[in-house]
Amino acid sequence: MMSRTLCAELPAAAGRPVTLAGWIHRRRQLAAVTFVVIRDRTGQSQVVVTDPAVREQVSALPEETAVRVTGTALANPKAPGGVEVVEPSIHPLCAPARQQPVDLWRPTLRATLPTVLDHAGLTWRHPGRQAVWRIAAASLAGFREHLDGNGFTEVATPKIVGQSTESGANVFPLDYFGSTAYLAQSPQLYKQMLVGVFERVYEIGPVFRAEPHDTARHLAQYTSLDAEFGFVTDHRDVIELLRGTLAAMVERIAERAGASVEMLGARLPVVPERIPVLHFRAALELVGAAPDEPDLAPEHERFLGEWAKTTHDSDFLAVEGYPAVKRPFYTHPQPDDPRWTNSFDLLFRGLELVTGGQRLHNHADYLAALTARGQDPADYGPYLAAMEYGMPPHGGFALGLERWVARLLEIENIRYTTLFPRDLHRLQP
Ligand code: AMO
Repeated sequence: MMSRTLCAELPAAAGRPVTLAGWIHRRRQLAAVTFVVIRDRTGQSQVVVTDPAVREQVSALPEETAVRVTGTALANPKAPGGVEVVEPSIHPLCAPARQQPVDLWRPTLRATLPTVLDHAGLTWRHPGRQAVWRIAAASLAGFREHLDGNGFTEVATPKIVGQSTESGANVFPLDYFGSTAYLAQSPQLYKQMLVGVFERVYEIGPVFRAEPHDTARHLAQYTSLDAEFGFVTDHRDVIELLRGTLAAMVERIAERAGASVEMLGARLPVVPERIPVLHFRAALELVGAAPDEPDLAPEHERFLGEWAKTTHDSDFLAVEGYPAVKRPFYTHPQPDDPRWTNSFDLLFRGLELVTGGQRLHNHADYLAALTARGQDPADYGPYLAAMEYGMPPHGGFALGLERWVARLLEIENIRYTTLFPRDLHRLQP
């Protein structure tokens, strides 16, 4: 069998016999000719059918039939990509068993969100949907490459755990051989323990949050891009690592998924040399909230996003110093005023994208912090034990992949940037 030519390789194959393999994306049957658009993982190619027998065959092969097409590549300035396949023979590999619920050949997928999600295995085939995930995948590659290049070790930590890590409320309990376990809300405790081993670690993995709210920015399972590293001075070192990581992610998107960016008309952000930083207190003042407000509301984040754009020409803004009452027990206080913390949120285009900060590293401070919160240190035994053996000052961050892609592409609902979203109402597909 002739080796396969990918659609993207067709222009270079002009004048030669070729075999394409892919899906019938679209058929257009005119009076004397049928155009068949073949789609593969690299793009689309036009196949021109004039032989009456093959035209009849094609008329019975619906869109999304998987096929192999053998013919001759011929330069034609009018064809998409400048080369088309002529005099084809078409070998169906697998015909659809039923009619598609959506037309994938339309430039824009015309379907409601539930339809898109219910038929995710099919709707992700749409070129515009594929482009979304190709950008997500390029982001992951950029994250990995940047951290690999800076002495980080990739780790994989348990997703079935014995205790909550972030807050008690939104954990999924499960039956673990007769006792209660939980789905991990984050790799937080493990990534810190592993700083004591490798100094610098990162993990890309699923995390689970039993979010009781049906919002456009919360999922019950999302992909967390976590980094943690030792020998930091404070959270500003973490913001600097995050800055470089984001820049590498954007660079990798431009490099690996440039065509997807173009197809979606996305505006890639410029990651500034220095991300503007605002103290939480100042942020409250700016948005006109009461000075004892413990958190920023979504409308505050939107306001601050616009403020960063107009005053710093930045799509990113780090808000540091979040009140201790709102941050988890492992958060390092602000040394000169322990009402505040050495933690931050990074807003991207007015949405919280990242949480990070410096952590406690002294064992005694952990005992005090847990006790002050009414939590039992015994619940964190092995984690606290790791803190007993010379843990360096350390910090890190976690970025939500789906939120990143949603804000990058200015897609309102995070469910559109998740391959198979899980939420309050959705467990399928
Ligand atoms: P946090 O809980 O703020 O921090 O989560 C970090 C980032 O994850 C994303 N995110 C979500 N995305 C989709 N659906 C959700 N339900 C959801 N919840 C959070 C957000 C958020 O900024 N351990 C800390 C991180 C650290 O300090 O290193 C943590 O998990 O983009």
